[in-house]
Amino acid sequence: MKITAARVIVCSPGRNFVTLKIETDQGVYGVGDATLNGRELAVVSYLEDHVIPCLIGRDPQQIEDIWQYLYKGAYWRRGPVTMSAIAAVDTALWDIKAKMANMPLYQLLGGRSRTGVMVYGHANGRDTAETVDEVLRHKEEGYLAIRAQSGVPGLNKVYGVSGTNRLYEPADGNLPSEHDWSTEKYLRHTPGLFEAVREAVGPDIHLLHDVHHRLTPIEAGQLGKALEPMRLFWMEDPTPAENQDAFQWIRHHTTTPIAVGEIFNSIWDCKALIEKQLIDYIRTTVVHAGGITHLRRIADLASIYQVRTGCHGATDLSPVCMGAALHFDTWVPNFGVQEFMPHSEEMLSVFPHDYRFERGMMHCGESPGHGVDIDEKLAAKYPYQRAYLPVNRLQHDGTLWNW
Ligand code: GCO
Ligand code: MG
Repeated sequence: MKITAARVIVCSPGRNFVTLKIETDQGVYGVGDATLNGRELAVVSYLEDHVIPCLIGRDPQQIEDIWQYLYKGAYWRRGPVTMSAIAAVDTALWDIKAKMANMPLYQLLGGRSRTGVMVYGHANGRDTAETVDEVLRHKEEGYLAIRAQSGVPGLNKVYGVSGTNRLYEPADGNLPSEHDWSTEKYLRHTPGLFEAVREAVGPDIHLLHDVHHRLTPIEAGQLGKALEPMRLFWMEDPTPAENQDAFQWIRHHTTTPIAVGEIFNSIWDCKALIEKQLIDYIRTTVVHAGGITHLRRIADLASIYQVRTGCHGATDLSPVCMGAALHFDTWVPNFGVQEFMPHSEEMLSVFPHDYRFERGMMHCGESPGHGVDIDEKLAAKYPYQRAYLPVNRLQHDGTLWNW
């Protein structure tokens, strides 16, 4: 069997997506997500200029060998651009293999470990009252796990909260927009927010919160401790994670569970966090962490330290990534939760898919492969539009902070 062609499709049905389609001499093709929010075209070039020429003529069944070839063969290892490109190839190849086997991908990975995939939805409000309403609305829709984010009094814009409409899309500017930040205001506001949310939603719903890398380790320890009575499922990205050892300071001060890893792209980014049991959930996902092949390796390492998976699932991960992630989640023994930020109807129309949401759970389909395709004709109607994620500056003096 041979790879005969590979094509990168860039489209923007409301936001940018980069998709790789690999074709074979047997008429079977596979699809992979290569979207790297705000840096999309770097991955397009990596694929078109450097990866695709090496793929033509190879046997698509040799997924592991092709993964090693692209990883080791580049000499320059890791990094989000490289790993997203490798992920797209890997996802497309797993899609092809599962189609050839006439099996849904999860069967090829080892079969079903659970009846469905618990997902968490996003409850975002401009203030506490609006956030509480949104949490209750999600509970009503059947969600078992809900992430709560709220505006902070005195700050103009906060991560996770949209200005007017309810759909939140972070990549909002033709150039990066600027948000302001005050750790003091945020730390004053957040424990009260979760008191109100827990009080309103009752004891049974899992509550989550994303700090989005904004605190120092000791501040994160303070917040985690203050949130303990509200029993969060997790506190996400409390501090930037380049220095993995920094997390021991958070661990020393709080038992609030910690989730990290949406911006990680390899096992090396989380090795110390996992081995030292400094986190409880690992958030790496298919598209940014080298595809199914590498994600599986991370999950296996995590499993022996009782760290569970909690794959990133924001809208900048395309439906192709979501489809593949749901098959992975259906199989992976140490599953925790899957993030679910619904794509718009327009986005979904470009990516025919067989996964579905039902009362707080997602279900991958039973069709062969990962179950997601791209409608290339429709995609062509939505050309690329440059978009950036925002930056964050300290409110009192404009120092550039972590967004
Ligand atoms: C999340 C994430 C996202 C990211 C976005 C960046 O937990 O869902 O933090 O909202 O900010 O994916 O591209
Ligand atoms: Mg996050």
